[in-house]
Amino acid sequence: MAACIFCKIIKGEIPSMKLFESEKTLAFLDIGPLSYGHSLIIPKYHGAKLTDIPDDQLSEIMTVTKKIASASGAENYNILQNNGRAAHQEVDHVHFHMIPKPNAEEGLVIGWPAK
Ligand code: DGP
Repeated sequence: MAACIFCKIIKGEIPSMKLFESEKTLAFLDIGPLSYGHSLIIPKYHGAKLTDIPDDQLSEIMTVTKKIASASGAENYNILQNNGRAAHQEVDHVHFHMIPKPNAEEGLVIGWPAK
């Protein structure tokens, strides 16, 4: 979709810090991270909500999300996916957040890039 920010990132028209790319999926760092390593994992297929995306376009999303969580080195993290304004969705292209959480002992997020 022409006006979609994430479609522009997919096409390389807007710069991003890419972490993973395949035919169907892209992962990159969030521009306004809630914690060090906050990443977004998106299907390249454009759709605003999870229910707009065909199953085959989502088939590797969780596998890639798992890879990104692992590679971040974070022991604690949240996976989050917002649908609709009332659910705090700002960008209308489906995306999964991978948000590392501070280490309980150290009070700091450890781990990007992965050691
Ligand atoms: P959500 O509220 O779930 O729609 O989250 C949208 C996220 O997208 C938010 O954490 C900030 C991020 N974001 C918005 N615009 C850009 C951008 O141009 N580049 C990158 N890397 N992230 C963006």
